[in-house]
Amino acid sequence: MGSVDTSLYKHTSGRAAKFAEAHSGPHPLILYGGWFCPFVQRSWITLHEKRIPHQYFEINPYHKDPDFLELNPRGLVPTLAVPVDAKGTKQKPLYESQVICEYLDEVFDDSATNGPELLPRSKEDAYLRAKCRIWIDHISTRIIPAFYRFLQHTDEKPYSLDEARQEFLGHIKTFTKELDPQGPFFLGERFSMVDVMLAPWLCRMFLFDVYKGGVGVPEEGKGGEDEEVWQRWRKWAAAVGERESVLDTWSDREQYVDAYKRYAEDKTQSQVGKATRAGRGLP
Ligand SMILES: N[C@@H](CCC(=O)N[C@@H](CS)C(=O)NCC(=O)O)C(=O)O
Repeated sequence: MGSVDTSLYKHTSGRAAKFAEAHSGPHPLILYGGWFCPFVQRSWITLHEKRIPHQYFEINPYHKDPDFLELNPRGLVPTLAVPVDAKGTKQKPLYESQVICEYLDEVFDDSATNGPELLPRSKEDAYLRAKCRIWIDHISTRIIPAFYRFLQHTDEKPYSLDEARQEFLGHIKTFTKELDPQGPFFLGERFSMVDVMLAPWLCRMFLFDVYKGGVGVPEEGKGGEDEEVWQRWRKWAAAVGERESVLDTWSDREQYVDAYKRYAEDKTQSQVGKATRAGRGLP
């Protein structure tokens, strides 16, 4: 059945199209993704960062194809098909972006091939790992839901656009105060899982300029008593926004403008959109 969601443009474009094309050949490790999806981009960035051989398979998750539902009964992308054995002829599924990213980070752990770990792994790093998890939780349970409440604001909502904006900015500020003081990343010079978890929504923040009169992050020198916090945010945002893995998993901007109109008008029937509308936690 056709809907505002199933009518999405079908393909990646720009740098994401090149990255997808480079990973279009058959491989026993398959990422089922949608170019528009920020949760997919988390997994994609992880595959890129760790130089993991894989096949990227573009699907539209709103179609709920039976074969796809068999892999992931939740009917969501990203879904990862993991080879059962060394022959790689049979796969078992994994889903939930954070679970997928942590799995990939753990399995592909040869530093010579895969580079450094994204989530600190050693026993000595237990505290740091736990701290990363707190801020990943803050991203997933506070920043991201507030992002959609802001983007899906319409005049019918019981809250004002500015209240939605301030809620979103408040969660960003709380996060920013926890960043390593020098940076540029959450853990300092080292890019980590915390950065991966938020990067896709950073990429999509320009949508507030297009649809909601601006995101509201003050310009350089105009942050008042919070100027130092905003300065630190701008440094994080610039470094993450320029990261190769982030750029290589990003399609042309116009595609996102088009795809997110259904959120800006609060017409999407996606699970994320419906949960936001109903005031429930995200799927
Ligand atoms: N909690 C899931 C959320 C994934 C998600 O919501 N994906 C969206 C696309 S961005 C989807 O597949 N939506 C299909 C639907 O809403 O029916 C994750 O972290 O992977």
